[in-house]
Amino acid sequence: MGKIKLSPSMMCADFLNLQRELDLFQQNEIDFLHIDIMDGHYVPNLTLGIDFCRSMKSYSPIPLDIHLMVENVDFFVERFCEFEGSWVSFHPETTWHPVRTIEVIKKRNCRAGIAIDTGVPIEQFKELYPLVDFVLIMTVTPGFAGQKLLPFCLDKIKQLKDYFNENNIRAEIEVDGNVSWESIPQMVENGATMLVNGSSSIFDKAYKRKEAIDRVRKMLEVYEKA
Ligand code: S6P
Ligand code: MG
Repeated sequence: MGKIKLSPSMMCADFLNLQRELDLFQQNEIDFLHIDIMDGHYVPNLTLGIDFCRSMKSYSPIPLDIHLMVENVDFFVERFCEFEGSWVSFHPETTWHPVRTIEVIKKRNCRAGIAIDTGVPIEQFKELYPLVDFVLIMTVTPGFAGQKLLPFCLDKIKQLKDYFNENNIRAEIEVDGNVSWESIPQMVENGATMLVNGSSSIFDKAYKRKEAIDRVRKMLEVYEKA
């Protein structure tokens, strides 16, 4: 197995010290910055927006991993493809024509992903898997950091991985929601290749940031060497 990619969830970052966070991430070869975009309709919360993305890009070379949790994705999607090389995911049930939305993202030289909500079976959007670069599996209900894992979602990671193997699909599997010290091993064993690290790991208040990053990396070594 190759290197597991880490994508710290920036809604959990210390907003009073963002430069410090970004410097540390760069020094520690963090792969992505996970940016949750919420509209207060698809999910009952508001978080980060386009200006936050611009600030990140103006300072850090780390690619953005933009997770759109918005009701009318086709209204928003192009403006979040402003930064070439970003990874942009959306929930396919938020558009009438998800294939077109995928094409829009790719045309703007970004990587396209679809996000599978907790209650959505992996079969529901299987026609889209060959078209995307990554599939994001939610393991908590979208909207908030710091929620409990929904254990049945661990099995969905495995189902997705098996489906990819059977159909020779090479998309990355990103897991988002309570990626914790307890759940990381199972998530990776089941097939996760990208992890969204929020308050349950890299931003766990029980650790200094660098210690938490090192702890995640150490946990992953055994799988990466296998
Ligand atoms: C949730 C959002 C996630 C959270 C992440 C936080 O709607 O999509 O990306 O930011 O789950 O991590 P944690 O460890 O607090 O669950
Ligand atoms: Mg997210």
